[in-house]
Amino acid sequence: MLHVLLKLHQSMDLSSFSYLQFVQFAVEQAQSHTILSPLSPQEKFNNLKARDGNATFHMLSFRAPKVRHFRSLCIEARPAMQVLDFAVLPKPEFDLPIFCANFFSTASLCIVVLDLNPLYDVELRSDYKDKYYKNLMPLYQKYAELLPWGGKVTGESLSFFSPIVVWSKFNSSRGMHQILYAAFKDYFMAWLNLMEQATKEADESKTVKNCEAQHKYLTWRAEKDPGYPLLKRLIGEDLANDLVRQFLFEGVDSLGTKSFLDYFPEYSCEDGSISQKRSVIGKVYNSRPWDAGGELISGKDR
Ligand code: BLA
Repeated sequence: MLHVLLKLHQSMDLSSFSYLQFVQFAVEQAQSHTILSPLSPQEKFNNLKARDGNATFHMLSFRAPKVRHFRSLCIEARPAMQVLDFAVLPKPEFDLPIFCANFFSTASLCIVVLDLNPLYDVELRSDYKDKYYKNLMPLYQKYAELLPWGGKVTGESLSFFSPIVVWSKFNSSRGMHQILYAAFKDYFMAWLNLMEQATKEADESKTVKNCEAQHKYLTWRAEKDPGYPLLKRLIGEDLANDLVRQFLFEGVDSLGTKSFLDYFPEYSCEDGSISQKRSVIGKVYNSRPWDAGGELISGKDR
């Protein structure tokens, strides 16, 4: 009985919790490790408001000596809904992973992706996997039970995830949000540490490859991000499209010239358009496909 009451109390007391606190932590830590220079978002994004007047948008955008775009979007309609889309995209001279925190929460449910997204497919590039993730596996183990695998995820999404990814779905509660905050802090500090150690590619051809890999990532997310339908509902199709291409995944129209179908021809429809399906491979992963050492357990589709 006490357990049930406690749970009830916890699930109701979320009003004081905000993802803005997460972003504040990341900005403060980044400022003490590097120099963040503010970038001003385009005017059309100033004072973005949801059509229904209920949700407020908070955007932040910086660059740093090793970072092309450090940006965050927080959407708050407390206590009904809170969203965080926070990413740090390195400059192409570095092959650093992309910091990715995507949290969607309502009063009852929370959907979480927290990762250091690899720039290169970790199964095709074991050198890249060893370079960045081998030493970080204890981090995933620390949260594996607290933030368990969130169930079905598509093969396509999985190819952008690393062996330390936190992919989780849970009932919103104060306790779970505290765990998520702890994980966010640990993952961000781990990323900052990698950033501090990163050295510029000596070979120009590697910079070109890093740039293409980041462009492919941005192209994927700008087209297939699961948050897009909700953004459209909140601010309308045109503004949502601009927000995605000119802010969240800025670089998609400038870092490379390849199109979505050049990178992902399997999404091509007979009339030449892009299939609206989220997945065409068809394979889903019901459980974590990597073991505690980061080795692949079940075959991953490309
Ligand atoms: C659901 N968000 C999801 C899912 C994933 C992600 C894997 C489960 C559904 C699926 O497999 O497609 C997140 N997917 C990612 C990320 C990558 C990826 C980060 O491939 C990176 C490569 N989520 C947001 C934002 C909103 C949001 C900004 O990040 C809203 C504005 C909402 N995500 C959202 C919602 C769902 C979701 C509503 C559940 C509904 C659905 O699955 O369509």
